[in-house]
Amino acid sequence: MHLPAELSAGQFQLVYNMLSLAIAAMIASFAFFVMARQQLTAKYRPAMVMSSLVVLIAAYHYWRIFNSWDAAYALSASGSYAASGKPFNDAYRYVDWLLTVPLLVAELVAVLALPKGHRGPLMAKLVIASALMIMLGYPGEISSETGPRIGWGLASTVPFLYILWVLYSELGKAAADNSGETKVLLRNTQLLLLATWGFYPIAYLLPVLGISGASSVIAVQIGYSISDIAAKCGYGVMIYAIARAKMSAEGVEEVAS
Ligand SMILES: *C/C=C(C)/C=C/C=C(C)/C=C/C1=C(C)CCCC1(C)C
Repeated sequence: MHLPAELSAGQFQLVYNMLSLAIAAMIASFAFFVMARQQLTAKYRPAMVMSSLVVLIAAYHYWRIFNSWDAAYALSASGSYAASGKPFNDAYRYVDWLLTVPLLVAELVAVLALPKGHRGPLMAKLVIASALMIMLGYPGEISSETGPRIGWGLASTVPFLYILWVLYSELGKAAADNSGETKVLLRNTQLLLLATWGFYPIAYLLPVLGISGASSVIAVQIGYSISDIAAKCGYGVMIYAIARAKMSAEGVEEVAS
């Protein structure tokens, strides 16, 4: 995306601080998921390992995005920030998604504990759809024209809707098969999935919704950062809660460490 030549100090710092918050959230979640894994029985541990990997990968990429943002602008004598000429690298975000989205999908499939014959083919379809969704979105993301942004965005929405539909209905089936706390948590995860994943295409569309120039670059960065914290950290905590609730339902309260 085309970077504005100048930002006010407030605009520059809003993105700077948001990216910094995302790094902190990812690192803290990593520590939490590593420790939380020990509170789970063997069956649920792979889901926690995947949660840890997701936030570790994201912490690394946010650190790179943060440095790239910092290098793309320099404080000028007037107190505003001027583009330094170094490009702001948006590819880190897409590479991050290419790695973390399949892991998030796998995390959910793992905690649902589906029958073996069903799990493999489901995972394969979802991983392919995730890769397609992200690869089709990228050319639109880096375009500053409306046409390509909408065109690639629509193409990316096809696999996106497929993934949402499959995950939503698998969660629904699992909720119907469970009772009590597990059922409630599975229902809430359905909502969390729609609320967090649904936010990405909205953030992507902001530049074509009449928000122009500097504001659109800022809105996209803030939007994606908030979505990532909710979809990676929040989702991981939810998966942990589901695993704990399922353990209680199975009569296991504590895990001997
Ligand atoms: C941790 C990162 C996550 C969960 C990323 C999710 C990303 C999406 C759901 C992106 C979706 C997009 C569309 C549906 C259309 C426009 C292009 C994208 C890639 C922003």
